[in-house]
Amino acid sequence: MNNLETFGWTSHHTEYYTQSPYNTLPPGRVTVAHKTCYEVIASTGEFVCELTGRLLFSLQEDEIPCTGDWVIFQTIDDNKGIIVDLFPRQKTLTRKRAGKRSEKQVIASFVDKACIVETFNETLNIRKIERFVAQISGEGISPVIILTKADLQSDSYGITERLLHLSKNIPIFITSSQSSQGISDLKEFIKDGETFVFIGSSGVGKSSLINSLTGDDRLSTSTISSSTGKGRHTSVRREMVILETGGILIDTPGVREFGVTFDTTESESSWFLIDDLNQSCRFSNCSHTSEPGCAVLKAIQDGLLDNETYQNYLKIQLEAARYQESEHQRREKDRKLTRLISNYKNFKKKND
Ligand SMILES: Nc1nc2c(ncn2[C@@H]2O[C@H](COP(=O)(O)OP(=O)(O)OP(=O)(O)O)[C@@H](O)[C@H]2O)c(=O)[nH]1
Ligand SMILES: [Mg+2]
Ligand SMILES: [Zn+2]
Repeated sequence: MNNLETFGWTSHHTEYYTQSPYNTLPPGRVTVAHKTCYEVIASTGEFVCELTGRLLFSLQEDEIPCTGDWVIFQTIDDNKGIIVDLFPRQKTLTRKRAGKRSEKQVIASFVDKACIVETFNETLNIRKIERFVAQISGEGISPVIILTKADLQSDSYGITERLLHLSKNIPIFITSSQSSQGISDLKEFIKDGETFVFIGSSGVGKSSLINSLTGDDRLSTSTISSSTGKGRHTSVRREMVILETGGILIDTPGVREFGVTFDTTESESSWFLIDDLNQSCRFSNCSHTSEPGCAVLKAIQDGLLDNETYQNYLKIQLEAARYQESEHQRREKDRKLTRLISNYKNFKKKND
């Protein structure tokens, strides 16, 4: 029997489970989501599960199970089951689908920490890291920065200095899967029962890093050694592995774009502008654009805050606001359509 806490079960899960009508059936966590079936890990072993017809037809695209989701399932035999209930998601990492105005893609759920993985070299894109930080923290998840392939880098090109505004609040690890630099520090940082997701461009070494942490080669990695390795897309699915020393790691395929979807009214993403500044604005709901007594604007004037970081912040906020607006419109349209369909059904019933 496996201990569910090892997979990230908390008191929150107990609370939902005990009041679920299905609380006599086993709970489990989705480790891999395929097109129509789901690999689920439970206290009695691993199961390949499908959704009940009811769930299959009632769930929206972004509600169908993803890696990290908790489910309740009915076993069919020793390794097959049917998912009958889904735990309400918490701390879900999403991104805007590339090109689509208002659709989001769910990357993983019940995530404690999201690791932004980038190659440690002079082309490091700070603006891109800030964008990841905004989205991750906007979703209530803690960001972590991991800079890989340190073995290829003899000069640091002032990279850590360029990350100073982030490193005040965010843990940064410089690692190498080749020389094992930073791996044991990272392993120590990963606590038992905590869920980590690894995101970043293709070829930065996410799967290699997870293999270094687990100490085996279970995830396939690109075979051609390259310092950039852009656009290779070796990993094709989101996959969960459990560290023997404790901790749940989710590998993801590389992404080129990471569109933001967070809710600007509730977001905490502005803290990447320097947390203590943010708190000393006169108004607690300061937009940091024109308000009197804005500590952020003052910091830019005084040269304490990098103008490029600030401009990027504004750009990301605007993008998130646009996403929220188009999502609102889409929901409104959906609601209207549902109403029309129901009107039509009633009309038909009366006239049949
Ligand atoms: N020199 C060096 N090469 C590395 C290191 N980590 C990964 N690589 C190489 O970089 C390439 C890409 O590594 P992957 O682990 O497949 O990268 P990934 O981020 O998982 O890529 P996708 O799955 O496509 O998103 C492979 O050829 C690795 O051998 C490292 O620390 N040092
Ligand atoms: Mg990979
Ligand atoms: Zn302000």
